[in-house]
Amino acid sequence: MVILGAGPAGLVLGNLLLRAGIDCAILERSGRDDIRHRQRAGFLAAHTVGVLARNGLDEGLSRYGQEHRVCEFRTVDGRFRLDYGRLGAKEPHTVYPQHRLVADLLDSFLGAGGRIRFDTEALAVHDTDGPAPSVTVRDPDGHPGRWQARYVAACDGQHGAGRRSLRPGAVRHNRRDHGVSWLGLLAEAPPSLDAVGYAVHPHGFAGHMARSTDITRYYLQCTPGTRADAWSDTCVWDELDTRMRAADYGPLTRGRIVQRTVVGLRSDVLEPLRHGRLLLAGDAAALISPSAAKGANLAILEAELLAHALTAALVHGDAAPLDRYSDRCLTHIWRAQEFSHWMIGLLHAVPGAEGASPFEERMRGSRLAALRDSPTTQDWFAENYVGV
Ligand code: RFL
Repeated sequence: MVILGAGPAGLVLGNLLLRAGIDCAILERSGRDDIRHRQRAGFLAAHTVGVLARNGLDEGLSRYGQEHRVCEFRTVDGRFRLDYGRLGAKEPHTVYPQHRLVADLLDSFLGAGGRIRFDTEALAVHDTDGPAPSVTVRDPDGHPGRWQARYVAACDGQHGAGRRSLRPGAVRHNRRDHGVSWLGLLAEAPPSLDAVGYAVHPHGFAGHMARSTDITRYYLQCTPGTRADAWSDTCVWDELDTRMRAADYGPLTRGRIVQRTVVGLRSDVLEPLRHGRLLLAGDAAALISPSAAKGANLAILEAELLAHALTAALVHGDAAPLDRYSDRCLTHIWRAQEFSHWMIGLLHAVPGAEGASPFEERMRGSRLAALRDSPTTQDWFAENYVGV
């Protein structure tokens, strides 16, 4: 079994396959240090925590993860809080930075005897319709190589070799550019509020999410095409203060901004996710906008489903779960896409040629009011917000 990519999807899959006694190797384009320090997601759903706990992969998470159960909306009409850990399915998030989870998963994989080739880029996957698919690679010295396996799992993200190797016509891309960009910031600063903060402001959306006791992620909606370094640190903090209404609700604790990324909010769901002996999981299968923090959670859910299906096929000779893999994942993926899309509409005035229309602004105000006032809407929100 060959797995492309050592992100959350590839490493969870690799760990679960090793536990089932299935030999596998991971091919990873980046270096060991790079993947251990790539800061991205942080909010893990209860289901994700369950997958990791059931498989003994939660040592760091259970020791250092912080439970999070409240979000706060700040709007022109004031602010309100939702204790989503007590609503809907009554589940909290666990905040644990993705790069620490990746480091834990890597240590566990290597500790269990897993093989991983760093600095090895998969170039293409071949012969996926036959019994022995293969992967051509560029090794750390730049030399070509080839790996053969019974199955190949493409967990190599949205620009990986898995997606590139699909025959045009054999796959449908369901794409949507949501027309919104975020400037994603990581600040060496403690969280400024004890909740996830979503600010809806005439200047655009701003978000606040704790990552640890001394690191906070902030987001600022920006014009698509904005360069990550377009605003100075002072401008960033001033704009965060304005949109988060620091004058009314308390100051933000400032700190050095250590990472800036411009993220275009886009979706791209592939159908189907199985192509003979090539199986897609994680961002390779479906790209989702970060508006509802679903990407890493879906990646881990799909990795678990794929590990079960491959175990059934390779250990028990039962191919049926593998046949169902794509449909099962897509059910979860579309539900997450729908909720993320709803969140985008809640948090942003999506600009048309002449800006957001007054009609759309009224609709958004009404949606926020329902979330503030209606227990049924709050339960629905909580179930979808934490669920995958
Ligand atoms: P990854 O993590 O991108 O890992 C793919 C791995 O494959 C390697 N690779 C290759 N290896 C070999 N050959 C090739 N040709 C290769 N091409 C690529 C890469 O080096 C990499 O190591 O995909 P995976 O495993 O599917 O995991 C997906 C998640 O990383 C992603 O969905 C999340 O980070 C999205 N996301 C969030 N998700 C959440 O659930 N909660 C959050 O709070 C959250 N916040 C975020 C996010 C994504 C962000 N980005 C990417 C802009 C915040 C941000 C800023």
